[in-house]
Amino acid sequence: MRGIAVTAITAALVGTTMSAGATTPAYAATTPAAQAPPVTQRVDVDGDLRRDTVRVVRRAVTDDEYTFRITVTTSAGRRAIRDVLVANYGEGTLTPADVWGGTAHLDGVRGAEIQVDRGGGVGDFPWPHVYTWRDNRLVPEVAPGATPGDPAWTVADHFTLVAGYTFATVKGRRQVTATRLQGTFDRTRERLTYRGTRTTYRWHGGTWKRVGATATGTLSESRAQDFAGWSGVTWQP
Ligand SMILES: [Ca+2]
Repeated sequence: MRGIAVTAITAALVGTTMSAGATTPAYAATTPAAQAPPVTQRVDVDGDLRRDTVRVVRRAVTDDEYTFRITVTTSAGRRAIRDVLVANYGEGTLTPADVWGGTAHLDGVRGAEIQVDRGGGVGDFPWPHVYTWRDNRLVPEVAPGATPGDPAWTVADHFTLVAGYTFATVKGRRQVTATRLQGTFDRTRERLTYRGTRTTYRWHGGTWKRVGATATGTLSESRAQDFAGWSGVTWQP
C-alpha cells in the first residue's frame, strides 16, 4: 500500500517539475559532492562513550536509484560503511540532507542508532530505516514486529494510517510500544476516527521481544495523532 501511494505522489511531482522546463539531468556527469553536500555528525555510535564521526554522502545517481553511503569512523580509527539505496522518482536531485533522519538511542545497546529515510521525503509516507553498530559493522536495526526481509520502521500521520513508536526505559530495560491505527470515516462520512493496536516490545537478547498488545478502541482524530511518529527519543539532526 505504501509503495503504491509513493508512486502515485511522485508521478504527480514529476509531471509538475518536468513542465517547469528543466533540461535533462546529467546524472553521471555531475559531481555529487558539489551538488549534494554531505551530512556529518559527531556522536558515539560504537558504544565506547567517545564520539565518533557519522558521514552521509551521495555516492551515485542513476535513472533508477540513488546510492547514499553512511560512513562511521570511530574515535579509535575503525571504519564501517553502509550503502543505502533510495528510488529515484524525480530528477535526481535528492541530497544527503533529504534522506538524513538523524541519530538517537533506541535500543538497549550503548551507542546511537542512525536513521535514513529511504523514501527520500517524497510521497505521503516516510520509509525510515535504522542502522546500528554491531561487531564493527553497520547493520539494519529491524523494527519491532518487522521481519529481517523488511526491516523498515513504520511512522505515519495520514488519514488512512497513523503509526509511531513510544520508547521508555522500564526497570533498566529498554521498551518500545508500536502503535498502528487505521483511519475510517464515520457514518456521516465527515468525521475521521481511528482504531488499531498498541504492541509493546522489550529489548532482550539483542532484539525486540513482543511482550503484549492491546486494542485501542475508537479514537478521535486528535487523540490518534498523539501516537504518530517518535516519542521518548529525540533524533539529533
Ligand atoms: Ca565511540
